[in-house]
Amino acid sequence: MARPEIVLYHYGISPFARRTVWYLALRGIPYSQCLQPGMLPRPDVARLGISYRRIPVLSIGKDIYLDTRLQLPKLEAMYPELPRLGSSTPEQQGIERLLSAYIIDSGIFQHAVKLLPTDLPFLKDPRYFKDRGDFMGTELSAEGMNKARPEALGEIAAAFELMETTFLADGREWILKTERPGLADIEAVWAFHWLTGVPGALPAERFSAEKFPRVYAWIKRFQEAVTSAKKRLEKPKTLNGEEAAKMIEGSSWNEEEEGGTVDGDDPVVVAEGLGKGCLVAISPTDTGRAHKDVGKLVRLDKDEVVIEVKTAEGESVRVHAPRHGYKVRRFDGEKGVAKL
Ligand SMILES: N[C@@H](CCC(=O)N[C@@H](CS)C(=O)NCC(=O)O)C(=O)O
Repeated sequence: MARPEIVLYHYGISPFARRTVWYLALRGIPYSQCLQPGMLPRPDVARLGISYRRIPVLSIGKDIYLDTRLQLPKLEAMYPELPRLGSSTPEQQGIERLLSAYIIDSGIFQHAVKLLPTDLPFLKDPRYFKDRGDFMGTELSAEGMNKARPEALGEIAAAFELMETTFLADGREWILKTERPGLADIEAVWAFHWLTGVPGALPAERFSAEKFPRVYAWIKRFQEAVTSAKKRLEKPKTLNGEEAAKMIEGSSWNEEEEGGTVDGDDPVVVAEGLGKGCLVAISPTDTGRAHKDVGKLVRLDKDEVVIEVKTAEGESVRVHAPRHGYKVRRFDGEKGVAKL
């Protein structure tokens, strides 16, 4: 049977989306893309019946994956004929997982956001601060960003220092001494790649190829590897929202037809009294918390929660989220949450 098509909903300057774009390129996996605006509203995502506000969103057939922390392992488990990017030893897998947590969960991303120069054109748009205030769950302003800059610079300098003096200290090309960039490199490089690519984000007197030669050379090597991988891969076809939605609605499931089971011993399942078919709301616990997706619970295990939702055309699709960083609650008709 033909493999279901992949569609990536993203926008070009999204550093999180690049994690998935790079993964697809380095692995040589063909996909289509549905390009999104840099802020809400995103009717193309809403068209799929999804309230989640973050980017990227990845569909594989009628299964739709939120969060790069779920998208990368899902892709890693697919396409057995293409060499995987992740390592196969438990120790190295531990390093990959810790790098993901370090960059995403320890606040590096939040500090990096505060370093964006406030004279960037999109930061001059007052709608940006309102939109990103909703994303962060707090009020944002250019003044607040400028105030937070000194601490953020210290935190980011510490992250550069860590990479320079530990993982890359012995002059290796890739974090796990692989021949090509691997998952560990993607997990770590994206925040450094992003910040060094935004003019004015990092002061040249503290951040340069002279101060952090190994980190800067690693970012450059990584970009070159991605550029040549992209040349080998067919350019992704760009679909508009309706084309993408129609393609998804007409696809087969990527995962098993019955969708899986709900772990009756899971503490959230016990506390909320959940079972297969219950209506639940899922939402992130860090950013974009106000955007809850409501659907019928299809599967829940230690790694993943899956719900079934209806697209605007009434077709069933399944939305998958990782358990880490997501809340699952019984849906009791709370006001303001998507109706089913
Ligand atoms: N943990 C999520 C975070 C995604 C995220 O924060 N994405 C940013 C873009 S880089 C975002 O959605 N920003 C707000 C927006 O674009 O609406 C993931 O790994 O996918």
